[in-house]
Amino acid sequence: MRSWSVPAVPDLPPVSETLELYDTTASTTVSTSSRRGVASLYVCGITPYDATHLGHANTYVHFDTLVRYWRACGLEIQYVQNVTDIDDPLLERATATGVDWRDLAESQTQLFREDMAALGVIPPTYYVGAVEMIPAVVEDVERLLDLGIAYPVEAVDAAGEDYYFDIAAAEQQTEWRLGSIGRYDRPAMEALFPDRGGDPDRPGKRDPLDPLLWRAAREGEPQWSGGELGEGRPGWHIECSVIARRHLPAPFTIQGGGSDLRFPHHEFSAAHATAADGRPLAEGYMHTGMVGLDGEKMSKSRGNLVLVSQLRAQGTDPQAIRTLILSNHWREDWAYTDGALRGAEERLTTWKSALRATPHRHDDAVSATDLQYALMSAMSGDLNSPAALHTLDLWAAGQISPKTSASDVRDVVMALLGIDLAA
Ligand code: 5CA
Ligand code: ZN
Repeated sequence: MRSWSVPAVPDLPPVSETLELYDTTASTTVSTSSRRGVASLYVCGITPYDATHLGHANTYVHFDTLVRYWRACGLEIQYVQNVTDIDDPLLERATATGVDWRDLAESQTQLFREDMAALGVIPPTYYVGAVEMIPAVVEDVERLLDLGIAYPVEAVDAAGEDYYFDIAAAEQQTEWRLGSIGRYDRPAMEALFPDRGGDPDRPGKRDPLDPLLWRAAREGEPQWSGGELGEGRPGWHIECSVIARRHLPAPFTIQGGGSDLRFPHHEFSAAHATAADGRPLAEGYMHTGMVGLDGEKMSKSRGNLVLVSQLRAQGTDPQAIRTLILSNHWREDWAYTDGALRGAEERLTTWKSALRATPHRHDDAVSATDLQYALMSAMSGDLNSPAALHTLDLWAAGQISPKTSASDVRDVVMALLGIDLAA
């Protein structure tokens, strides 16, 4: 699928910094200085029925900062992001609004592309829709069936059968254990499952938490050929498992998304992948904090959204949105307020005026490496973007790298933080 335009990213001299990142599965920070000069990343993309709210933007801007940091370390990046362009919430919204589900998905994906480009997010190497990957999903589900890790469940309202993943069989045959990715205990998983697309009460399932792999065609629903599975459409977790496995090495470096994906989504994407090919899906898992509004998680289903496109239409500088997002640590939950956005705007204005007051050339100019090191070492402990922004505050106050030329400062800040101080 088409992604979006690549922002200008100045090349910096590569520096070797190690990066500590908090890994959900390890419950601690781990060093991720990558081997073989390549770092690979999969970040779960949008379900395109109501894009792009600040929660989405928060996720993709923080992972963009990871990509920029890795680049500055001289690593080659392989980055994949999906679009869940077929799933229940998309179909429900299409039916409720009388729009064709394909038109809804395409229009919201296009809006997302425009928002990402405006926010200066570097596009993924591969941007892949679920619909494009259905033959590969069928292949993996058939393989799980052959291995005895998937099973059919009779569907009273369909001609064919639905297929589910057998948690117990996977635990017997693979190294994956329920809870090993999301790190929740069973009661917590049981509490989360029904609210996050799960169907614990479906008759015929072997374990209430077994997730859906393939849904048999229902009347009026889109459907694709599923080989021996019959007509139908993919479940959610197998989508990301398959897209990642077909585009990235196994295991790849980081699987990412918001913390609402710890369970069931990343738990089962990882389980499906390990069951299908015997290897773990990813080396580490990063989960960004949730953005809220008025005391609740911002979500399409609740409708309490601050949309990036709305802010842009009201004249908000996308760089201020980026500044607002980066002023929060990637793991932190935070709540949107107009006041916080105003604060980010003022901060950006201060940096921009400081840049305008910075000479293009100092007689005794120092190279940009100074500021680059200051920013990167601020971020090296768990990609600490608030510390990086604080470093910029110190630069604007003349306390750090006062001799770096204006164009060098602009390049370093643009490359590492995606903020253009000259714009
Ligand atoms: N298509 C699936 C992932 S495969 C999905 O979760 N789509 S989504 O549109 O609901 O969310 C897209 C991304 O934004 C996910 O990584 C999700 O974790 C993140 N996200 C959703 N809501 C919020 C929020 N309020 N705050 C922070 N991140 C959020
Ligand atoms: Zn996903």
